[in-house]
Amino acid sequence: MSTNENSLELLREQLDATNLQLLELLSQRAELAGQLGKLKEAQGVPDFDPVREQQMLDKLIAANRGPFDDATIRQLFKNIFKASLNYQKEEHKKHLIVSRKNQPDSTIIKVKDTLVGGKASIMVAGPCSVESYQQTREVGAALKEAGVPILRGGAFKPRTSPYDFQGLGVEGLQILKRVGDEFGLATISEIVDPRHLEEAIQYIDIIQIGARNMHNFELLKAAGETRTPVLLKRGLAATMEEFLHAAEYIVSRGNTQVMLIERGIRTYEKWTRNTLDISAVPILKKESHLPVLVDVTHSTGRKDILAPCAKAALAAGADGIMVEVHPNPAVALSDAQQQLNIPEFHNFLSEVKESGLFKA
Ligand SMILES: [Mn+2]
Repeated sequence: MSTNENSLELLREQLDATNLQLLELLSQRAELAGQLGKLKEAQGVPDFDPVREQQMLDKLIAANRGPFDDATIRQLFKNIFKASLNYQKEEHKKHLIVSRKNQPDSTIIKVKDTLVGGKASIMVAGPCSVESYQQTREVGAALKEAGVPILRGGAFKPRTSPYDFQGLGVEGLQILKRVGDEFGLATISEIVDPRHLEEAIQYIDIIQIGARNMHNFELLKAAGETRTPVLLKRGLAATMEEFLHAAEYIVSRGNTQVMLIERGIRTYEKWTRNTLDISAVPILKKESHLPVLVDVTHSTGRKDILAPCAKAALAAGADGIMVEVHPNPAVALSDAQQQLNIPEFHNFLSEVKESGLFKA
């Protein structure tokens, strides 16, 4: 071997050793940043502190003796800071109770005799609003006949306009209970005010928190204090991270029985009422152990595409589907355009079931 080759080999070995030293130092740095992140989390201080980052960079530039120029050193260390920050964020995610990193096994919620989030797919159906006992009973009978175990119906309606029908309130919940008891169905209804929760859970089996209230933190906390299962709708402009944090508000108060439901997000598209974010389904299933449902009615707002969207949701891994059904949609007091009538509901259900995607 020539002298040249010998020195080349030696320098390579030194570089390898230096790489390992750098790696060791980077790992040490990440661990320190992780400890710092935990302290900051406990104090409720954000991870990223631009002033502190600037101070660290200034010190490094002042100490830079070359051969790298200041701009290169700045860029290299900015990348190191960013990697540490990402590591801190990952650690935070691990800490969320709703995170699958925290609980690898899927949460299964038992409502009456029905399991949500288990092996079988679940269907939730019912009118947009509870309008009368007769109307709700007709839907309840249809669900019973179709073997659909959960009846939904709005009693407190958060409507876009204050002049639209606002719902029957507690009377609507009582009607749901009566029909639920009559047909052995579990019931679900939206609650909009923390003051109504205590009374509401005497009548309903699942508390729904609607899209417009996903960021109503006092309501989330109050629902977290109950031990009644909660169906949490994704806000119409909520990121998945915000959605999971909203769920965390509930479970962190001790109520671990939370189901997530994608109901469409607001985009520029006008041919659907909202845009069904199908990618939310596998992502939420991956990030969280909570059951994930898809509301095909409010996400699309049109009856002609409910079945394909339900099939897409199930194919993407959804644990269940929610759909609105009304005995006479034309005269419905809310969402008249998009509710299925009872024969249409039976057709919808058979089409979904025939696809083989709805697991029995
Ligand atoms: Mn509706």
